[in-house]
Amino acid sequence: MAALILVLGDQLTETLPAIANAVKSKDTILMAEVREEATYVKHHKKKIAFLFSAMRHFAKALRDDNFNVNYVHYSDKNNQGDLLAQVKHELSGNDFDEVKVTMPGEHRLLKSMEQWESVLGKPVTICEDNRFLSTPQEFSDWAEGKKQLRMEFFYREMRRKHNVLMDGRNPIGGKWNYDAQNRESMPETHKVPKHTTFDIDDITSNVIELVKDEFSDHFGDIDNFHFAVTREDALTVLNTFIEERLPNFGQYQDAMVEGKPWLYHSHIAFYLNCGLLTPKEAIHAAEQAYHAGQVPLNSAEGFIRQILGWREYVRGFYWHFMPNLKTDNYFNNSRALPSFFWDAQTNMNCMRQCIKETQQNAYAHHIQRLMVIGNFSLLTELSPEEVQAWYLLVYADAYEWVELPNVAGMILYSDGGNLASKPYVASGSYINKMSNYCKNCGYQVSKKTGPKACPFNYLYWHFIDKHKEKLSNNHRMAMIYKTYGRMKEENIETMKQDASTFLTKLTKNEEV
Ligand code: FAD
Ligand code: DLZ
Ligand code: SF4
Repeated sequence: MAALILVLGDQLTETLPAIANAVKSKDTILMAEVREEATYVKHHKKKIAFLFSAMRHFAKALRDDNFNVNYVHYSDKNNQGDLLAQVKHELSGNDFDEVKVTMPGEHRLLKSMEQWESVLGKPVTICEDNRFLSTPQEFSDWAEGKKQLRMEFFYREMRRKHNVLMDGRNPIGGKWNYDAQNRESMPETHKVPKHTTFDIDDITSNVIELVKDEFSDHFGDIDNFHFAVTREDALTVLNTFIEERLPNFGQYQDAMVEGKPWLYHSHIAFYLNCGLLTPKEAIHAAEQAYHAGQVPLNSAEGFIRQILGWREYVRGFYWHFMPNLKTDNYFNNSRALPSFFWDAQTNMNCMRQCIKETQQNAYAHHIQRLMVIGNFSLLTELSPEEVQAWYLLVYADAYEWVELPNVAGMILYSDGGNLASKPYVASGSYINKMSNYCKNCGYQVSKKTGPKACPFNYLYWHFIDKHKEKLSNNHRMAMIYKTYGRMKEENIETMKQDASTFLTKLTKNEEV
């Protein structure tokens, strides 16, 4: 029995069962750069360059390890343009008895692969993706019968199951969560260690030329490409983070600083999500550093919670709630994305900086994605479908299984509260507290109404007012509705007027 084993661009892990169990003398691994995957949303140029280069390096590493690899380059004459057609093509001229794939990260591909057997006329096995610390089934079993799903409780189960930062049945240090220590803004003079960068080699240089030729109409800059594209270099990123930045990760996790996109974050989601790193090794490295006395508990726990908690949680959540998660629209929002989402041309400095950095780096850190761009998207009633597509294409770490729960569940509340216990909305004062953006802004964060007022201020109260029926019974919103209840009617009316003027400008795509 000879198998054709398809390995996708985000499955670059030698220990995946489909690869690890391959019979090197008989089986062939197929990898293909296909138009369909690169353009079903118009991914950021750096994302395509990153993934194609990582795929090419991975294929080389497999060949060096004596695997039989059939790698289809984007410009190859026999490139069929999509994954199914490519598999069909390879089967037609060769003597394969079966096809193997690994469970893909997107619902659309899984549904398609489930039909492949009948289309191809050969057995198709969908192998397990063993890179996660929980399975979709485990999440669904945990969710079964629960009125409310909360990441925090799922995370505690994961800590216990994998014995991470545990002292018997209890969390080390006596608390599960040290978030209260993790909300500091950064002093202007603070010097952040430089993030890890790599020079480009011939493979990456060829891919960059390809992206310039074939994807020139896609979002984002291709200059200054410095991502890791091999497992070895991705490990360097992880190890350097653990040594140089993890000690301060917790403290400055939520801080935003103009001109400093990378801060104390790990920048490993790119590598975790395409398989060059595994979540287990990242968690283990952080835990070891804590036990060695190199990092404080609030940082180690904060980092581990993101991976063992949030990352596992959103994946389980995605498979549990698909396909509805993609179409839910709790607030019935439908406004088109303003053009400044593509060119960063806006007078709101926070949005300008976050979108500009996204354009330059295919990266923005969590609070920029959540409390600036995400907050704005919900407050201005943008179409969930358009916001989802935007987040999926602009970030080099974005795949639907992780992007969609964060967008639909966390920022847009379009699932009506399955993921988040309340909408993540905030006025300008939150952004001012956590960043220095407001100092260079065309608007004034201290002003609540009028042409110079920070739009986040009146949009926030407009949102609270508009959705009082849906939200005022939520006990986590009680304080906000209490404040709202004490506000003067005329103040609310003025803010609603200003919000309406602003939203009309957005609809007309006028400068804001
Ligand atoms: P760090 O801040 O160093 O965090 C460490 C790791 O924790 C990350 O690498 C990531 O693997 C994990 N993590 C942290 N938060 C989350 C989360 N909410 N969900 C899942 N994993 C998390 N993350 C993606 O990997 N891909 C996405 O497409 C993506 N889209 C997002 C969209 C929105 C609207 C929001 C609010 C968050 C999104 N995130 C996404 C989560 C988070 O913002 C990124 O994982 C993080 O910014 C990546 O940078 P980092 O590796 O430096 O992370
Ligand atoms: C994101 C992406 C891109 C840009 N290109 C390819 C590709 O050419 N070939 C491939 O196998 N995978 C690619 N990917 C990753 C897939 O889109 C990803 O496997 C699915 O979205 C499932 O997560
Ligand atoms: Fe953003 Fe408002 Fe601050 Fe300007 S004043 S940077 S719009 S929060």
